[in-house]
Amino acid sequence: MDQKRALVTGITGQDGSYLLELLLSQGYEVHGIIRRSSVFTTDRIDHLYEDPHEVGRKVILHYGDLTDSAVLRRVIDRAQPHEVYNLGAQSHVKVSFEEPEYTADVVAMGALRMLQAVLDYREKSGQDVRVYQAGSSEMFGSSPPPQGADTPFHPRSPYGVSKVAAHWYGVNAREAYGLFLCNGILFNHESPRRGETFVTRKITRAVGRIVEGLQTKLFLGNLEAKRDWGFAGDYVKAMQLMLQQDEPGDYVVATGTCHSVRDFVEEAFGCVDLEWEKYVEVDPGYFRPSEVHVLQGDTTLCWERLGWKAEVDFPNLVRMMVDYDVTLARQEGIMRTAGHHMAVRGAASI
Ligand code: NAP
Ligand code: F7E
Repeated sequence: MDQKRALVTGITGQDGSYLLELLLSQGYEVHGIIRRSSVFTTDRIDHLYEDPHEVGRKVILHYGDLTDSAVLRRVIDRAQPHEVYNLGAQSHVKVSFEEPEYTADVVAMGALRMLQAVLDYREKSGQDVRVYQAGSSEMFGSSPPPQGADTPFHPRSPYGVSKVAAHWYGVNAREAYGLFLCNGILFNHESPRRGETFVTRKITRAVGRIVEGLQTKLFLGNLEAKRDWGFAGDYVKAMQLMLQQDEPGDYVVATGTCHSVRDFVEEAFGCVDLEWEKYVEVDPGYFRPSEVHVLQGDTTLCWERLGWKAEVDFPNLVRMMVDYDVTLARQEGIMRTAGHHMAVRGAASI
């Protein structure tokens, strides 16, 4: 095969941007699906943008949406991918309680639409296509830790339920039609590119702004929840490795360690020598109707079969995010002094 082609949904998201960098570094031609929006949503991949007039470009973006099967089929026909990475999702757990139907449409039905489009394309073209489906530790929900490939699913949110449906649609396509499909069951992974309403980034963004005198309080929800937090840049390597194996399979991707939200807060404020208790307040508005209390992944299979393990540990992840957000807040301070304002995103209660 001379030119490997990949199609990535969710390419403008945190993982999509790291995956795009990885695939380009390995010589792929990468097609991405982006959604039309009234503001630009390509910040995370702007550094990789290629002018559409450029001959032989390696990054090709198509408008589309996981709720629109006709477009998915058209984009697959145009991209002729060897590998499809389905990362697109309404990925916020708390939002999924507020928009359960939409979440199901994108996360569960979206995955099914993509699978149907891939199967039809495979039949029509005779070309083999390998599919990565972005699964989540949220599927384990209340199953006790450590959670591994054999742990039963017990999701605790509309998002988790929708990811379970997507997981089984994938397994069924593998069993029924012999599709090379891998479910990556990824535990929380973060980075300076993490959306600002997820707890880690909300914390490190606040730390930066507090240091720069732009914010005085940080309101959080449940400080006792425990998560297995890794670095997104590490995790996309596992996704790509899954599709290079001889056989398809499902893998848990995690660090194997876990920390509470309180630990994250302590570590992040500690990076800038601040006492977090002076700034953090609990606002029950951020509690979820049903919480996932402890997630800690069992990564045995990932190590044995893929030779993959997380490289960035918890203190280094927190440090990386705090350093980035202190710099960002400094820039925000400079802009403010000059009379411009940077947006701090996020609606109440999210
Ligand atoms: P993210 O930053 O929220 O990115 C989500 C991506 O999906 C964005 O590109 C978004 O586009 C796109 N998207 C949303 N709705 C869509 C729709 N209707 N049609 C097409 N695209 C749509 O998420 P992430 O952290 O990169 O996560 C990537 C995937 O892994 C998601 O499926 C997520 O559920 C899953 N996951 C994430 C984690 C984690 O800890 N990060 C863990 C396990 C699983 P816009 O930019 O236009 O909004
Ligand atoms: O919450 C608690 C909250 O929103 C983590 C998504 O990428 O990972 C992510 O889902 C914990 C929860 O991530 C606030 O209650 C406290 O226990 O950062 P989060 P998540 O819900 O774990 C999984 C694996 C995915 O698949 C998802 O796509 O932190 N928490 N206070 C808070 N959470 C938020 N967002 N905001 C707070 O103020």
